[in-house]
Amino acid sequence: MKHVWWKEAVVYQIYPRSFKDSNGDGVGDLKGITSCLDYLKELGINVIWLSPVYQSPNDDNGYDISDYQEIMKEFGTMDDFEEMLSEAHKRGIKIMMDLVVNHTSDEHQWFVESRKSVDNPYRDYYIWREGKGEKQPPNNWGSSFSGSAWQYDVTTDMYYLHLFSKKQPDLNWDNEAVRQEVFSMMDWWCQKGVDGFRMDVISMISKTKEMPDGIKAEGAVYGDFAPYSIHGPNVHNYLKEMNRKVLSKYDLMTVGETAGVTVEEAKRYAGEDENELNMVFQFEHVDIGNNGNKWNLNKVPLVELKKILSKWQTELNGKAWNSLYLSNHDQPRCVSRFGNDSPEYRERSAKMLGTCLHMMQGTPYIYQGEELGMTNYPFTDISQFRDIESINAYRELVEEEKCREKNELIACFQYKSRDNARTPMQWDDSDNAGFTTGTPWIAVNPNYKKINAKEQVNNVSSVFHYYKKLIALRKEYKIIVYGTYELLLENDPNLYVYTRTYEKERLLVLCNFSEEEQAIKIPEEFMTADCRILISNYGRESVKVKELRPYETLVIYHK
Ligand code: TEU
Ligand code: CA
Repeated sequence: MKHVWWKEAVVYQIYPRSFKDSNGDGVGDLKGITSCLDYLKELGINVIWLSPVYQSPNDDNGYDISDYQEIMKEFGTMDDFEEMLSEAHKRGIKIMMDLVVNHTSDEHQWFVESRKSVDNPYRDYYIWREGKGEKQPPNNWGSSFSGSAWQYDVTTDMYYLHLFSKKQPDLNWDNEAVRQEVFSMMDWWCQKGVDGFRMDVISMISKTKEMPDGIKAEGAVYGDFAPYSIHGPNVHNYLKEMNRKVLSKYDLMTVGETAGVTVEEAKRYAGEDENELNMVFQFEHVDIGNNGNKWNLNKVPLVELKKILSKWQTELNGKAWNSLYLSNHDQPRCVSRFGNDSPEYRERSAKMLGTCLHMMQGTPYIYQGEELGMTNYPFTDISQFRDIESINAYRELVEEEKCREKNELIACFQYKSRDNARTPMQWDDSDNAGFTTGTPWIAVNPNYKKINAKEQVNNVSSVFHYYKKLIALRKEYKIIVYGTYELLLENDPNLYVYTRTYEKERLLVLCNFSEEEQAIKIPEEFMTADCRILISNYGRESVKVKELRPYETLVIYHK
């Protein structure tokens, strides 16, 4: 296995809108990020993944880009960007940009032109089709954000494809001009000195030529676009071309967001010798319990979680590289989803989850606030939401189709909505958690007086300090980065236990996912005199462990 810097890095994701507001308009911005770089340096991370900062009308908070080479006005200027980049570099922190090129905003100049006439030079930059019969879309596909995936456009009496919101028309990657525009834009950012790209829904850029109706899940109004749009016929050709023309010319870190990816597909996107991407985000562990419908209250069964994560650990070993994550801006807070966010167990379970993830093989990603054990928000009413996904789903399911009851759906949003991750970063116990001096664009979680960065930076037993230690351990022990993984006790419904092996070194990782004490028999080799505890959330000093207390975790090491 090749040893490279991006395998040894720890990434921190910033959602700029919610990170730090520098001018009191209630919206986070670039100067705000720059002012917090010392905090990230202290945490010890190496790379920032910056969610989109490009010009955008913000239909989907920046994932709808109207100019790839301008900074969103609310976030600042290109000078602010350059200052942030150089201040980050001074601290040894790299910056990975979010590259959103499956679609643009409908306000992007290309689309403004494209919709003007069928013979406009930009017409073929997007995916246009004739309707079917009387004002019927070309097929039954549903968009990821509710409604049809086709939008009728009166000027030319045709429909355009949008797998996300109708303000996010899909680009036509089969058009060579589109690919060249994207590649030269990427090159322009590389020339500026950025260190990599996280590629938004990159698994969807190639669509099949034929676009038949998709299968409708039970009770669904629309058909599934996935078989015709995910891992489409040319996706690997286009990524190889991107690699040849841009990526290979620089020393970058790349990660593809590949909805629907299987282990087999991941080996193609991120295989050691494939010359496409460094790694991908898979979704199987965060989609547990969904069965095609995200809005449910299903808990995560540990046996299934272990099975999925273990499959990725063992099957990619030596062939492709894993990314490790439990949260991001599209997921609820991981302590609320996989742990226990009650006052009694929040800290312990946050540390336990961090250990479970950070001791695996792969590159770990921390989402802002995860290092504080930030929790879901106590949403009770639709007026509190800002996310287009939740707002559209409510309109469709409660108001139009009337197939879901209001309070029942809000309860599901409270558990799973993306807005749980998007409430402002909790910096201190002053008004608005120190995020802004103005009115925040989305409400601050009322628990900020207890859960905030200032308190935790000053408290050595905090979740923050625990994460700092997890990151430092990864820097110190090659086994944590490169060791091979083996699951123990696969059918235990409460304990997640695994080993890592690297040359003569061995690690045992013990995690109790339950609020009950669990008896455990530690393998002999991890109880001998030369064994050491690397980290523990109960302050254990002896490896003579007979039971794991509620949400207890520890890591034992020997050579
Ligand atoms: O997400 C796309 C994606 O694959 C879905 O998991 C998405 O999270 C959807 O919200 C289902 O809940 C990416 C971005 O991460 C997301 O923020 C954007 O809204 C989306 O692409 C469109 O750009
Ligand atoms: Ca601001």
